[in-house]
Amino acid sequence: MVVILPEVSRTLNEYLLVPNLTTEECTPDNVDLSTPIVRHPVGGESPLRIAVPLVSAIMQAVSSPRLAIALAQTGGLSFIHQNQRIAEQAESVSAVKRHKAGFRHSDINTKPSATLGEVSRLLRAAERDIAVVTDDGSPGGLFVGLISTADFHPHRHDLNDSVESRMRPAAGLVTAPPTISLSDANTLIWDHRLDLLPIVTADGHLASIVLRRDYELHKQFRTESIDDDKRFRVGAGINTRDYRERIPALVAAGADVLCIDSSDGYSAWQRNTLQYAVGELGGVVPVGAGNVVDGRGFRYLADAGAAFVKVGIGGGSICITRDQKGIGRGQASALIDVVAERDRYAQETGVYVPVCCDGGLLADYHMAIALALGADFIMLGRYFARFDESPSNLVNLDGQLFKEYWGEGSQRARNVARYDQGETELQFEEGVDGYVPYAGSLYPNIARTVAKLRATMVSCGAVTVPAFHRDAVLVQVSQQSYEQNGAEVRLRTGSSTQ
Ligand code: RVP
Repeated sequence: MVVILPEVSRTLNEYLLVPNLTTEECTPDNVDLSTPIVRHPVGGESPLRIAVPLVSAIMQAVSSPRLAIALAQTGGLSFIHQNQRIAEQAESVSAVKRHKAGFRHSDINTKPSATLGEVSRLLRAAERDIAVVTDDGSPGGLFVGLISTADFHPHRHDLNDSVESRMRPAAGLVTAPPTISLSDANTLIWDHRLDLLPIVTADGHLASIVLRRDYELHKQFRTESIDDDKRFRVGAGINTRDYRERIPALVAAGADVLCIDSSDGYSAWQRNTLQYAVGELGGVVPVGAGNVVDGRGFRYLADAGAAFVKVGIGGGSICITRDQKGIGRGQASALIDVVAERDRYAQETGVYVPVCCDGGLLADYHMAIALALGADFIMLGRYFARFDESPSNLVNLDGQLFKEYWGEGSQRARNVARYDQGETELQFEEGVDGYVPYAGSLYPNIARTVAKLRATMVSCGAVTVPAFHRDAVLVQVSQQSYEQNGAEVRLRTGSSTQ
């Protein structure tokens, strides 16, 4: 007989937090947002934790190496998308791992014969002030100099002149060998007032660079997601089709964690994939699974060895699965059900399997609601797609700036492995192709979001995520309250409603 669940399907938007007592110790500075990513014994340490409970969606328009580095620098984690050839995805993972915290793979390079016009365009597009000059313009070429926006001016210099004519040649520059420690490199940067310190091998090749800006970011965030070798942590998506080839390649590239990327994770295909990773490969890398929307799905994947379980079907901002297939569940209802099962599972087995809330978070405060409802960490697509660091194009539509953002179920993405419709082509779309308002760089946005999360937790009397899970008091919002909240106030320019 058909089962009709007794409760209505509710979204995160239908809840608000009721403040608890805020004690003297409960200050924004004391709030610890760190959270486990992978399964671990109850009461024990998770082998993988992040300081900021935000991860980027496994999507073409979101998780590129550039975004992964920026997010790891600020304490979160990215999952490089799997809708690309295995070698390409593995190369993206390697590109992130090459960025030893503080020591960057040089990504803005030019050669002496390039024109000032070319380097000017390069710097403008990358929003940087300085480029490294190597003999062949490659990141590992012979180091020949530096050129910055202070070295030439479009009104004073002919943009057809060569870089060589205006660059600062290597002979007069402070450089350091690859054996230098990060702290000594930073001392050189401050002693010599450098913006960029080139790290150069004994035979004169560029090895990496150290930026003053990264030092400042480190001081601001102090929470990079790094591994034991001080390389940035990065995750990657996999699918239930080519996992036997993809997983080993991603492991070899250095991926710290993987996640099966599917709109519907309650399937034997996911169990088989997990069995391969946990059984045949002996769990060399943790593999999360999903997405599910109820306790049954959670238990099935947890039993199969999932490192974490991702929750959410149909709630993504670009998702039309509910309209196309009639499948899904309000994100709050799904989370409440899954979190209850996670806690039962932990009690019964002594194993805590973290829960990730994925998709449909429209406002920053929805992140706090998701954490309060018991999510361990949160996956976001639209949020990250808006930033400079996401890989999609910036476009000007009628004078307003937008970034392109498209669903993995759209024809543009053609992610057949995620939306398995039994064919090699999508027969119908489950996602749309659109634009999201451009929001600038990730760094200040994350800082603001984290400040809001801390402030919310302070109001709720919680200084850790587990305490927030335990103590949060939520209330459902009536239609009447929405209407009252929506009273129209004309905003002064510069004000924000987010
Ligand atoms: P959002 O943050 O609301 O943009 O949602 C992102 C999530 O939406 C992804 O992590 C994924 O689970 C889901 N998604 C991605 N593509 C599509 C689609 O085309 N339907 N949905």
